[in-house]
Amino acid sequence: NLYKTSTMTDAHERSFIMVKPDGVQRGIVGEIIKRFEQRGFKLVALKMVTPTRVLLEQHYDEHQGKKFFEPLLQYIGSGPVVAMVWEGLNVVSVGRKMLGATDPAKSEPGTIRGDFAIVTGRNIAHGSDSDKSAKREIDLWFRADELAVWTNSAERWIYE
Ligand code: IDP
Repeated sequence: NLYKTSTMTDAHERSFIMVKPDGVQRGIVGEIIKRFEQRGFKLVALKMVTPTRVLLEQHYDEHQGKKFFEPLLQYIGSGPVVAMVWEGLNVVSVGRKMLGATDPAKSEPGTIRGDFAIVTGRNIAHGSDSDKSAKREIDLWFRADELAVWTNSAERWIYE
């Protein structure tokens, strides 16, 4: 296939992106989806769920024992979140850039947190921080049959 050259081969990286309850309450779900779509990433899975404590303990396992762990679980478990899987070249690192710094005060304007949030404890959205976390988080939040198999017809205009 003429179009599936250089960059296409790496274009199947995936990241777990989640709109947190504050993003849902503040009506920023569409805005966040829009930014990932506009960038050229491919939506592979999406669902609205109120996460259980057990799920969140696993998701935030690395933070167990920290001062903000309980408040964090209360916050993320307080209402529905929108859990998503996005696919594309470097989607993990580019997704983190699009989100901005963990502390919105340090996020550049133009990033999701830099445009819509003020404090770390209400920072709107989550994105996997490495390929390894992405795999772990996608496995945690989704069953295999919840991941859509489809070809984006625009991909030959997104990749060279
Ligand atoms: P990340 O979400 O940017 O990867 P992490 O350090 O993994 O950042 O922290 C996970 C989440 O925990 C943050 O997004 C934020 O919601 C929350 N969090 C982290 N540090 C603090 C804190 O000092 N106070 C309140 N919440 C925090």
